[in-house]
Amino acid sequence: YHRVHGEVPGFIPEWKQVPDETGKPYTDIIYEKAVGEGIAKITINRPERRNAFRPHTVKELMRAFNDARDDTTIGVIIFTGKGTQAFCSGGDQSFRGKNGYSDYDDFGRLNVLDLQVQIRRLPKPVIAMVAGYAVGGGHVLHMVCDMTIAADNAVFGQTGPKVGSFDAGYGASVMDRLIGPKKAREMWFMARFYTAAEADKMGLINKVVPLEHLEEETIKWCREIMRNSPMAIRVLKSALNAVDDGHSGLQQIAGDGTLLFYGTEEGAEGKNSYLQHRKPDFSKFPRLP
Ligand code: S0N
Repeated sequence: YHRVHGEVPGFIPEWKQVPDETGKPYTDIIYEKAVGEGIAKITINRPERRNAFRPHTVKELMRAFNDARDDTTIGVIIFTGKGTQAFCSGGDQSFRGKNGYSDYDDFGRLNVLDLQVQIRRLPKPVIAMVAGYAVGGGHVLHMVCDMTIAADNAVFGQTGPKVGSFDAGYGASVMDRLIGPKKAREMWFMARFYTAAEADKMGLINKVVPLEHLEEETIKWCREIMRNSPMAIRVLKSALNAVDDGHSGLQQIAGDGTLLFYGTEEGAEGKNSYLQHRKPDFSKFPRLP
């Protein structure tokens, strides 16, 4: 009973590390799945840089998120940083060139923007588990997650105006939605840092817990989500993002509608009639009010 309902205080699942699709270990991240729980955990593993990301880190993150999306046993994804000092300190400034960030390529890119879109569109909840700093592009990453559980040592803030950068995409618009236009301007224009308690009060995060209970609390939230209908959660995530994401938000929720329709007798009649070289008979299906 307790295993299923997750009500044993302090119970942390058994994590199994997942290699990349070629069977090799990831270098910049750790990707794990909780055995028998439907929970995946993706960890930025560059603690010596306060988990700053370089283009390669982002590429690995995208591959892991993609795997978690495709794995039908996974229902919720935890996104975190290695250690207790940082969730993520944003783009690794030592890889920043004239036209973006570059590591193995000799041209710059801002591929973290693609990762942000991927998290928004992923039809499963993504929970940011934040200990320490979530700043710069790392702050935007927690904001695009569906929920954020923070340790009491967490620090939130944007640094762009101090280091000569800005995120004028989701970094601005999602923040405006979360904390309102006045606070969003304060956060961006002043580039101040905020404690977990302040962030909680601002509506930037969902819950603050003592550092030593961070994973336990996050797992509790994951288990609570796992008890609920995956389709209901899928459609709700699309719906909650739809207005802000414009046409792509509409496309996501419309895709959910099509997905559900394919499972109906009415949808199947269209396909079957085509394959059976006959006219479809939709007469038996009600014209619902
Ligand atoms: C996080 C901070 C506050 C932690 O301070 P603390 O605990 O005192 O540690 P430090 O001694 O400062 O750091 C430990 C080591 O880690 C290195 N390091 C930390 N952060 C970074 C980083 N972001 N890049 C590279 N190195 C980092 C330190 O250098 C130190 O190493 P050693 O010991 O070798 O000196 C503090 O570290 C801090 O303020 N960090 C910088 C935060 C920051 O400004 N981040 C970048 C902000 N910008 C973005 O994230 C842009 C993101 C992006 O990709 C983007 C997206 C959309 C549109 C535009 C952009 C864009 O690029 O502009």
